[in-house]
Amino acid sequence: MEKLNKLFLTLLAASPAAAAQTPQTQPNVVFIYADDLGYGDLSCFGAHRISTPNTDRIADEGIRFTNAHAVASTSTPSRFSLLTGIYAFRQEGTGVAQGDAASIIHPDTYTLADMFSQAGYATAAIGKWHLGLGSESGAQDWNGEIDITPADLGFGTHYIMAATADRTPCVFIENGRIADFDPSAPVEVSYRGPFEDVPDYHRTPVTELKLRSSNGHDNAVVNGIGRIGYMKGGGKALWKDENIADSITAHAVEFIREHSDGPFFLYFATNDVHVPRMPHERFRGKSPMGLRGEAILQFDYSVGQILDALEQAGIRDNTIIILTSDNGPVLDDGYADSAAELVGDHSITGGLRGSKYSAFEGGTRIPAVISWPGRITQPSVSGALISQIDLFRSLASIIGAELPEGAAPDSHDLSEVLLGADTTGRDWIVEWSYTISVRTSEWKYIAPNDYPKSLSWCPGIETGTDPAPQLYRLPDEHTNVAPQHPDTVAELQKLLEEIF
Ligand code: NG6
Ligand code: CA
Repeated sequence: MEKLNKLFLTLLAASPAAAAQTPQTQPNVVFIYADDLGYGDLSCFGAHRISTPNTDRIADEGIRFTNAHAVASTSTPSRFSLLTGIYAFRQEGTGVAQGDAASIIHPDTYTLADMFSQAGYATAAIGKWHLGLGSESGAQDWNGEIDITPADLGFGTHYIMAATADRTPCVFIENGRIADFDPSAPVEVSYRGPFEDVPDYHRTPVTELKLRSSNGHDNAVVNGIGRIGYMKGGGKALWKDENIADSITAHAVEFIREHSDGPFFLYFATNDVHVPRMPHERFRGKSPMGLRGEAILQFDYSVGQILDALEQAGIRDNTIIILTSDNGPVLDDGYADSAAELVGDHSITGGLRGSKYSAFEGGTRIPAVISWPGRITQPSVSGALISQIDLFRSLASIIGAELPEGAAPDSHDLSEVLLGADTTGRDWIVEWSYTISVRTSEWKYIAPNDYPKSLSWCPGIETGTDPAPQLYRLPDEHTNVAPQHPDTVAELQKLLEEIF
């Protein structure tokens, strides 16, 4: 029934306008989604202690956005909102997903990938998924075919990590099945307890560990690294963390080559720079910031491979590249990888308060760049207020796709902003962390909430929550001026009530 509903919506939306577009004129879209990359982490955003020349190439020939925001300060809700155009707080269970979570996006939800495929695009999801798989949590058929995958959400092809590199299962899923499946080592996954016959982190000799945990990450040990969740088996299908970037990048490049006749939509979600940071050996020693810096270099290398593939295929001019991050950055995220010790004077958030997990700007303000050499010919920097929730309707507008009734209800068309014609952007955007916030160009209102102000399992992280209403006159996020501006507080509270 769910499938029928979606088919019906799709038929309804097959507008003459979309059908009239010929594959040759529609731009390809490559969406590069970094993980936990901060506002201060790229040289095109002012970083001096690291150089990211490939990402800078995109910024240099396109638009660099200095006031762009992820929808949430963690991965799953940000990705959910991006792909559905629905605020994650509207649906239960959109918090950080475990590796055996069921599909968080219902197959009858009209997704960004549905929009592209309906418009005649080839579509692919490659890299980190983290939106659940299958119809029932903990009941996936890991050794057979998984019943709900990105294939049911508009993606023609996928090569993904089910959740994060720090969560089991540590295998890639390719078109519904474990990639390089090893029949001699069937996979079992548990988030309830260890497998008797498989040594977990506490039963593994320290000499066999490549990386020690600083918090959690003490269940299964795969490739000498402790993970969240237990697993058994996998054999030759198990990933080697050092090769994750190369392997997803190779799949992305292959997809580009195979679809160079276009149009295509590539959702390329990197594992970098999420923990465990274990980049390929060739990046070792290349950054004074250690593993976290090397993971940024590896991310930039992947970006370069994508750019080269587009150039070699002769399709760079007619390809829109959007590069951004799913949430703010963090130093110690549960592994003793010396990120905090080696960061030096590099500010991962570019000086913003808070970080990943935070309602402050550091949690959600992220780097964002767009290029489309055939259309955006004047490089610029835009201070327009934008949110990733708006990419859905903006991209629909750019490719001339009509959306079915009810699709992407929270997304606004900001195509003029993305293409540089409008530099104002949204009047307000909404953000989600442990509480809800609304941000305008001048103010940030953080709704009161009893959640702890810091995370016990992530030292020094400010959640930004407070039992009292908080109002900041940006860019200052240190002086709560709610008592002095009751009218503004009331106005922003009313706005949030209307949105809820
Ligand atoms: C936390 C993990 C962290 C990371 C995060 C999700 C611990 C101590 N911390 O629970 O390492 O995996 O979840 O990050 O386990 S996200 O970017 O995918 O949202
Ligand atoms: Ca993330």
